[in-house]
Amino acid sequence: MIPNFIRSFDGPLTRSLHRLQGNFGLGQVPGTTPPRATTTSVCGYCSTGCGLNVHLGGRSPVELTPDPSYPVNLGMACPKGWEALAVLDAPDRGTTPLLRDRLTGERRPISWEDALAIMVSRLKGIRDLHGPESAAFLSTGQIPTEEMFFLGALWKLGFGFLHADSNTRQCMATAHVAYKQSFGFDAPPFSYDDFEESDVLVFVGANPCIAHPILWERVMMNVRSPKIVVVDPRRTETAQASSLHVPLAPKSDLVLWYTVLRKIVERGWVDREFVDSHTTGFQELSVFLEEFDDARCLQDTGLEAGQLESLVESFRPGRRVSIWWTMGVNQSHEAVRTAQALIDICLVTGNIGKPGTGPNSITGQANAMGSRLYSMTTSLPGGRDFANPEHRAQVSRIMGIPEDRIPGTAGLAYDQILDRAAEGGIKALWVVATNPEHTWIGQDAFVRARENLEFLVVQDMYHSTETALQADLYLPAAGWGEKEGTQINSERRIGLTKKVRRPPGLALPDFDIFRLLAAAWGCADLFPRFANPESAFGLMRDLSRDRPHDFTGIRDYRHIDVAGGIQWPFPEGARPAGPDHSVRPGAPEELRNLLRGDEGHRRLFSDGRFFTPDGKARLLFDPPRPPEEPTDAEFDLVLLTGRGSSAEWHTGTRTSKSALLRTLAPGRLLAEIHPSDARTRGIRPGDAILVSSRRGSLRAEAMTSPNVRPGTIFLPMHHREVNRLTFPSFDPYSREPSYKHAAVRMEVLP
Ligand SMILES: Nc1nc2c(c(=O)[nH]1)N[C@H]1C(S)=C(S)[C@@H](COP(=O)(O)OP(=O)(O)OC[C@H]3O[C@@H](n4cnc5c(=O)[nH]c(N)nc54)[C@H](O)[C@@H]3O)O[C@H]1N2
Ligand SMILES: Nc1nc2c(c(=O)[nH]1)N[C@H]1C(S)=C(S)[C@@H](COP(=O)(O)OP(=O)(O)OC[C@H]3O[C@@H](n4cnc5c(=O)[nH]c(N)nc54)[C@H](O)[C@@H]3O)O[C@H]1N2
Ligand code: SF4
Ligand SMILES: [Mo]
Repeated sequence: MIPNFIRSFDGPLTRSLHRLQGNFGLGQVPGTTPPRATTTSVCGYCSTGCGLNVHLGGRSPVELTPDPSYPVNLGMACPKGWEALAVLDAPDRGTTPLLRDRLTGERRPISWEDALAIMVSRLKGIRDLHGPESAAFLSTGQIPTEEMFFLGALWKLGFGFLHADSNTRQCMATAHVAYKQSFGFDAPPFSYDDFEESDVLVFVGANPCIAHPILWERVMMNVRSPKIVVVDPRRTETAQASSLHVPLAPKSDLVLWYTVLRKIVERGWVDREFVDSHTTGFQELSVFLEEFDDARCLQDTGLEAGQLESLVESFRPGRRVSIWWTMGVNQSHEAVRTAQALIDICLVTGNIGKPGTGPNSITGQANAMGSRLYSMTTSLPGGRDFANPEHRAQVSRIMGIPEDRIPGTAGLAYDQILDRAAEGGIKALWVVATNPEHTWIGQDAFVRARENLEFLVVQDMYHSTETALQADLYLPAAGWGEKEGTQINSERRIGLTKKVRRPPGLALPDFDIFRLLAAAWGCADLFPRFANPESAFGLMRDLSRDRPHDFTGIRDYRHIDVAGGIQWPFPEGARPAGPDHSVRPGAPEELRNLLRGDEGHRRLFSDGRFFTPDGKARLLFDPPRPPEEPTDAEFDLVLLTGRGSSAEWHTGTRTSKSALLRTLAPGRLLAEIHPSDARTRGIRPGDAILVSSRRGSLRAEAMTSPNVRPGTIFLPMHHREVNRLTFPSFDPYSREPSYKHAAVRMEVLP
């Protein structure tokens, strides 16, 4: 018997599944590519967003090569990109929904009909009994924007639940809030060309050699003999390749940058004209900076006077300076203000809106930018505010959703959702394309939450992830290459990913899972424009009209494909003048005309106008605070965590499935420690050591290296045990976890 909701969706479910899974391969986005043996796509790992050529043999892809005509990577790719197809055939791919038997605890395969019916009846039951605040979803920056948008809309407007957040909280929340407060909109201003156009590049808490290897290649293409500065407690691969490494003490950034700023002001290196016309708060900032003298800075940062001086020299007027930051800044207890100190420096020295400049946050996951704009977790689609009645009315009108269905608040943040679940207030959690059992800070909060949940649903490509293994209901998802949609990379470039193969078994694209759920819930008529990803893209485009990210000039998927991705803003009718180099070879004439004159790359704020009501940027600052878990006699080392190798992606659910990538990764947990710290504890290289914090301990292999600061220890985040040790503290504005500071101790194991 096929339930009615399936009939109302699209006839018998089997036929629907067949249709959903069956159309793939050559030019599957109608008209995007002619039926030939190669099609284009964009990589689904990191936010660089490299263009890839997928070579098809018969009906399935046989090989990938980097796309030489894509303006991002210019024919280059890192090992993860090259191996993107290899990880799709793993034996632990989910091929059918799985339900946990309450008595035996075993997971058993069930049909999609049953899975959808169970999910809907459990969630409806919980909502009817406990209200709209009794369930939440946790999602991701790793699925296409259309899917994130559908998930948010379905959850908040269709199902009527309030709380939702995503793993971009762990990653980009700081940059999002910092830009929004300073510029009036979450708007990273740069274009990758700025890597090549800078005279000075300052990387702060960023290790692009490992985390964004192709962006580093773009730096290497800079012909201006740039000065490259790396501000990182560790002498990373990137620091080793720099002209100046500033090895500051962990979490001393704010004192350092305020001191640098004071010296810039004192030396008269301020761009007065820009500051007066385009910023507010300079007077207050100047007074605030007076207390940041050199002595305090050298004391707190552990730097030498010469190092501070060389750093300050970088900002001498007459050169194009760009500042690039990543997780060493975003993941801190005072992260937003640290990011804004970097923004302040660029504003004060006029290093913004011009080639080779900018306070530039590099994103992490392939589509963290899509999540920031359309996931409906912290804001309404298009960066609108839940609390703003005008914004709610706009969304209601454009989406055709009754206004009373749109909540007036964003709901709880990630850590608050987990705390509420641990207290029993949140009964159900739906985890989509993220693995918090491994990656949540301190882990304990997720574990406690999970223990108290009545219903945990996990929707993932693999049934074996740490979080999927805990699920009451597991939904098998198609992955990158098995579905279509758009992603937005770090330079605001919208790129197209395509379906080049069938998902395994009964796995479905997340988009189609949401469609089935909408039908099963009985709210599908609220979402007529979510018939397929491209139609949802059209709705996103309509929601962008007259917003800072306006991309109403994009016609359809084919337009994006032919252009080699399109950076926002790209409003209807507007065509910045410039050479015609953004059109791929072989593009049809009508699309050539659409793109002609577009530079193909653009940066924001060249007119000095920001998105605040008065058009001026805000100079924002706060006094520095010590980290919340200082070292002491018992826990005497600072634990830093981050990316270990360019072949490992987070929890390894994908990358560990490639034999090639496995050979490029260490394969065991290495703890990087300074030789002096090893000596005083009788540890030799290769020894097994125990690293403990107040929350737990782990075994690792000691790797001594002068590249870590004495008194610190570095552990790669790719091993689950690492987040047992981290200390859950959060930035007060962004609520992003401070993954890069915890007090630990270590000892040699017998
Ligand atoms: N191979 C690979 N690439 C990836 C990823 C991956 O898992 N694997 N993940 C992607 C994602 S989602 C992200 S967010 C990015 C992250 O990219 P990055 O932020 O570049 O990587 P991390 O290693 O997390 O952290 C960067 C540096 O911050 C430094 N740091 C720690 N504490 C401080 C501090 O107090 N001050 C300063 N100034 N620096 C500090 C660390 O020593 C580290 O070298 O990488 C993306 N790319
Ligand atoms: N200690 C420490 N912890 C950290 C960090 C750190 O620096 N230090 N960094 C933090 C940061 S920046 C980040 S971004 C997070 C990342 O943390 P997570 O998001 O938890 O890590 P991933 O391994 O990327 O998990 C993504 C999951 O999505 C699944 N997936 C991939 N594609 C799809 C798809 O299309 N559909 C579905 N349904 N599933 C899919 C994958 O199989 C995988 O299980 O980790 C954070 N945790
Ligand atoms: S640099 Fe990032 S986007 Fe490019 S191939 Fe590697 S993982 Fe993919
Ligand atoms: Mo991230």
